Amino acid sequence: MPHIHPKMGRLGLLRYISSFPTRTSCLPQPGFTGGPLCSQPTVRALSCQYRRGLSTTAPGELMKDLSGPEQRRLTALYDGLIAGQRASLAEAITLVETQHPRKKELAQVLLQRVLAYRTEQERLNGGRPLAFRVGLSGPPGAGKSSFIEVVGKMLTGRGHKVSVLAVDPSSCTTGGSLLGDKTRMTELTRDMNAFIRPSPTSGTLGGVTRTTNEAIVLCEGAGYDIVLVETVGVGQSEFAVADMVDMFVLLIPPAGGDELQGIKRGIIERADLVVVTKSDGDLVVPARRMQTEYTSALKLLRRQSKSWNPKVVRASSHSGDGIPEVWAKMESYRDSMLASGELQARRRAQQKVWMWNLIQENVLCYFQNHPSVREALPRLEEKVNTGTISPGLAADLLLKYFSSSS
Ligand SMILES: Nc1nc2c(ncn2[C@@H]2O[C@H](COP(=O)(O)OP(=O)(O)O)[C@@H](O)[C@H]2O)c(=O)[nH]1
Ligand SMILES: [Mg+2]
Repeated sequence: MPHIHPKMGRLGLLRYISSFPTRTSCLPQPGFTGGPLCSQPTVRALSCQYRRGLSTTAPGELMKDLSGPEQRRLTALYDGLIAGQRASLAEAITLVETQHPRKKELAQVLLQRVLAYRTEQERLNGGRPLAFRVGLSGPPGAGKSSFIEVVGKMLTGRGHKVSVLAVDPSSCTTGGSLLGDKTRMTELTRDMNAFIRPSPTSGTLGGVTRTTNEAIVLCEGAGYDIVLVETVGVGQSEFAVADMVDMFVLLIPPAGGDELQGIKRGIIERADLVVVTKSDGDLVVPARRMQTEYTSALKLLRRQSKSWNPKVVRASSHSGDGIPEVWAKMESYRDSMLASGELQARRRAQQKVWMWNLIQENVLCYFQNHPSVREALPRLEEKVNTGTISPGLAADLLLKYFSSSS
């Protein structure tokens, strides 16, 4: 175990933070992070540099490297969080969402302490995860938020602590919100056993999903035993969410045509459960039809798990019909997956995907910020644009400049 010198500066702290072996969860498909990665070049470039030179250390050691006020702030935040105080949880999530370089480092110190605490709690729990993480996706207007409100209320009524996190791809670019955030969760918002957190309104999707992963850990540390992650079926965000949860649920409204155009085949394959929403009044008949159609469609898809067959159910958040049954299905999924060990295996696999996505993001960022690459990039991009050279040749040249001077 390397020794940390108390006088070690900011760079040293970053090195140690970057040296932690554990990360929370994961991100989606390879290539997902290939979007506009370096929207905050300074911060990103910094973390790119400092993520090199890895070694290992114990989380507690890190506190020594903080200034007195920083130590006091983090200790207060950690204690409040572990005690389940919502204000501390909210502040901790704000900290992991920050772009401020020093605060980012503090966030990582806090996160490591919470991770260590959670790992210990899991050990005491016989190795079983402390919380059940459920992702909910579906087209805008499918009824996700209404569903979460009703299910959330039911669960807090049964003694659970429920947190709701959102991943909203529209918020990254426009600051707007496809999910409508809290608007449909008025009762749950007021519930003392629920914690609702809208999506951060800035950053890349990669950044947002990363902070969501970290927010999940913080929620679990604060004693929330059910974590619901809402996202909308736009772009890659639903794949990102599918890769950070124990169970992925797709919600579809009982309507055909345009509304369902956006549902990708790939995401149906990822669904552990499909819920046909709004199964009430005149919509019961089309909802039944959808249920039949999706049941047949799912049979044609490759099975993801040996202990669970994806199912299609109907529910109405307005009448409450089918809601307890949907939750019973979710619990039965969790029980089967835990009993077979698949849930634990899925989490382990997610950790790895998450690590590789971070590597991919940081390596690409490092590459893009490399002086030789930055110098040659506009010229080569222009040549590719005008067809003067092939994309393959341009890529080869850039990689050559990068490797010869790094
Ligand atoms: N009839 C009916 N309408 C619903 C139900 N759930 C949601 N809605 C309506 O569908 C619209 C979109 O709901 P919302 O929960 O915001 O969808 P989201 O965009 O998927 O989060 C709203 O006008 C809701 O009132 C339901 O169970 N039955
Ligand atoms: Mg919504």
